[in-house]
Amino acid sequence: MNDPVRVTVTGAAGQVAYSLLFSIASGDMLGDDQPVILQLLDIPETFSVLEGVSMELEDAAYPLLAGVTLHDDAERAFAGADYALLVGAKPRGPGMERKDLLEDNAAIFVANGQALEAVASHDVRVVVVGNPANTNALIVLGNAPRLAAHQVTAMTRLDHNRALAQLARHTGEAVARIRRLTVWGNHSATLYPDLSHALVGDRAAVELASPEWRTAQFEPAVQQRGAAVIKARGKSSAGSAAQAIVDHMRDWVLGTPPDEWVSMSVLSDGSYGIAEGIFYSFPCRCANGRFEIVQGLSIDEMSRQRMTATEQELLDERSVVAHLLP
Ligand code: NAX
Repeated sequence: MNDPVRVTVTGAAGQVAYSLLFSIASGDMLGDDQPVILQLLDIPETFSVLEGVSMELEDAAYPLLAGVTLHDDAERAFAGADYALLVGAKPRGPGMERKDLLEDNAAIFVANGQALEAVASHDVRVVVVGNPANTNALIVLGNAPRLAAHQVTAMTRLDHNRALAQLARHTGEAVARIRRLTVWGNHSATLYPDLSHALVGDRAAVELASPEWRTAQFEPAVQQRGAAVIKARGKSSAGSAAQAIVDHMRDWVLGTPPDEWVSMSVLSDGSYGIAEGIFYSFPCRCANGRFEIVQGLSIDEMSRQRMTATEQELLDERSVVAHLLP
């Protein structure tokens, strides 16, 4: 058994966290030989909820759960954190523009970045989930100069998993037989789920999925899936989002399967001609706790147009929060 690691989760009284925390404590995220201490952060108004969640974690008697601490102060919550899962954010209110959400939530991620800078473990790994996740990740990194770019990511794994599920359903194949699918760009309705290099078993996905299906059904279904879940359930995705966080972190820390890649939003280094200095979802392989962007994939004209549109949205978002960046 390893020594316990510290996992900070923000927004810990919220609905995504309510699924996420139990998965982490059971070992799904970091493996069944890795004890965890959960350091939970939320705002003071939710403290009683946080206490209830903590009671339930205790009652589940997880062998790997080495402790739970509750916080409404970021510097205490991030103290010594080895992993930081930034879920806490304000939801989009009625009549609120995306730009308003961006500005409102930006302040939260400035504070998260500063606290990570001040007190987290030197090799902390961060995933930003709270929306707008990609641009919030940029704010975190900009406010934590001690952190290297390879320590901060944003989550597009839910979009990746949704794309896998849509293709599995369309082809009648098991999800486990699908590989090398990519979600490019922003976690938003402009994201581009790309089947150009995907394999279903040994066959190219493009042989099984017509261009018409891809553009008229597959792409909008993945892009609008979050809205469809809200319409059906009356609440945004929570269980599937928690699973995606676990998948994202597990693959990052423990490695992606051989001959496979996953979609992660990471700081662009100019790969595939995407502007540097934005968090963009790329195909990534992970090994030894590090990710790298898969290189050398061919990009056709249709893909390029979509990749550029989602890139432009991220550049626009960056300009809205430019005053919060170094
Ligand atoms: P909830 O509203 O249920 O929970 C959010 C929690 O964050 C609340 O408990 C709130 O009190 C807390 N919070 C607010 N300000 C905080 C602060 N300064 N410090 C710490 N906690 C704070 O939302 P939930 O459904 O759990 O979603 C959380 C976030 O994830 C939202 O921003 C949502 O948009 C985003 N999502 C992102 C996804 C992705 O794929 N990147 C998918 C899931 C999710 O929709």
